[in-house]
Amino acid sequence: MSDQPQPAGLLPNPVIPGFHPDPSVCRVGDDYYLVCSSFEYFPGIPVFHSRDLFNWTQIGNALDRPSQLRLPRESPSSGGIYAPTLRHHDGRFWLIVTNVSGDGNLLFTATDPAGPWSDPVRLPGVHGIDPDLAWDEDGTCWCTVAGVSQVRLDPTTGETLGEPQRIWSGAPGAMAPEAPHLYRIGEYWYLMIAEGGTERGHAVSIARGPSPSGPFEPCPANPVLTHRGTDSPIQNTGHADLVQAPDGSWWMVLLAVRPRGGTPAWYVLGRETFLAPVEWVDGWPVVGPVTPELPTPAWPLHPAPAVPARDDFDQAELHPQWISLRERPEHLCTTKERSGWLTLRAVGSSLDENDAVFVGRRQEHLACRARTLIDPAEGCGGLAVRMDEDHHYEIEAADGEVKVFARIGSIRTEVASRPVAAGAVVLGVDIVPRPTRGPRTGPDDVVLGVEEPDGTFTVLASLDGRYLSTEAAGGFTGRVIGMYAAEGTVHFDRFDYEPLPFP
Ligand code: 6LW
Repeated sequence: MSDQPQPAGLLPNPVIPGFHPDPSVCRVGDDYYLVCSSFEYFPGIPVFHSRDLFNWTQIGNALDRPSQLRLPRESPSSGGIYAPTLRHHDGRFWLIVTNVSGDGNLLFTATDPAGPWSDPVRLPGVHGIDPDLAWDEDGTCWCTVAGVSQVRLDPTTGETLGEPQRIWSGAPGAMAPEAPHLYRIGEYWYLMIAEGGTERGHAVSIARGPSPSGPFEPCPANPVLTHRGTDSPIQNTGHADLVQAPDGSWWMVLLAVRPRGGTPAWYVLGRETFLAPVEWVDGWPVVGPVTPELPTPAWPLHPAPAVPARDDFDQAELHPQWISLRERPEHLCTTKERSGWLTLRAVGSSLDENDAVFVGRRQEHLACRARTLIDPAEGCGGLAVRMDEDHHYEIEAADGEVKVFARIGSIRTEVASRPVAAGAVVLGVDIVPRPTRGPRTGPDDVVLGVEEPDGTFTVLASLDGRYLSTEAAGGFTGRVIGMYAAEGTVHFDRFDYEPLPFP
């Protein structure tokens, strides 16, 4: 999963690269499971499995049925699914999450985290994002949300018991106390939160008390983790969860970003999932360091099976890495119509529209390449690098012609065009990081072109990647690279994605 070959004995961090924010983790025996936010994408909430905490494999998406995830057409990008918490209790997995685009807080259960997950239990009495679940020794379930406030909950019915209580809000005056997680560790209950906002000020702080509801005494060393004001290539460290390994060691999963280029520096992969060691000193966690390489742990590693570079679309169901916008009805997106091809049917006329028919995967590497073979005989469609409706670059094929479009803010423009032979054509995008030279140097270039029948790549446009960054687009997501239909019906025979050597 790394961009660069790792020195011997070191493992790459982020452990789950690309747009995978707000990680929540739990361990059952020798197995770890982890979930992330998914916002406007369907299916929602990617679920990962690991046997060693360092190597993760996506085993599904928790919300893969419309009955679990309703994202109306008008729901905005960076709306939808925020910050799940995953826990294992009483022989079941519990997943609590907010759908900010309508349904509010929801609770799901599963016996196997790969799915199927239940239909949602609604939580009309839980107000606030970033819900957490914890059970005390009496079996009482405590639900804690950003703010930070807490209410007891009957998790089977979704009914709240009593009134929400404010419990602890981190450093006085600090913005956005959020992402609470409550744990019983040793003699204390610990309440860990993020604060300072999910931007460069992001931090993790912790407090402890005698009961799940406190009173909470803040750690004198708070924040226990922040990279603000440091020269680390890893910034915005926050929104964390704790897990203990079978050998008794403690670990933190957290979100952080990798900004590149001049000032203010741009991050393009969204917020990624990192891992950091945790030591306990005098009953308080000492976290880190959070570094681009992690020392090999004391236990055997279980490298994740690599996701093949090519998807031939020869399976009836799409691999869980593929995500769409808001919904994915089979009549608009199917591998069952033309064997070995992905068929997309246009609704919106471009990726500017909320109902665009798009199937993409997260850009997980700072340097990478994607190619797809499209048959546009019955319509037009293409290959796009997407942040949101207002920020995307794409190369689009109609029969006999390809065009490159850029959408930056309210400006949409055709950047280049070229005739091609009628019939199927291979569209490509290369993401090429820029060496940092001057204060205004962007993070990378997004190079769009066509692959000729002899395999050479003809560049049609090379576009500044800063406009497909969070600093330009805003919001909570990262780049997704994928296929879309703009008119009629288009068929894709394959999609290749591979990391490139970091220059
Ligand atoms: C999430 C909040 C945050 O709900 O960003 O970084 C929000 N933390 O905790 C969306 O991911």
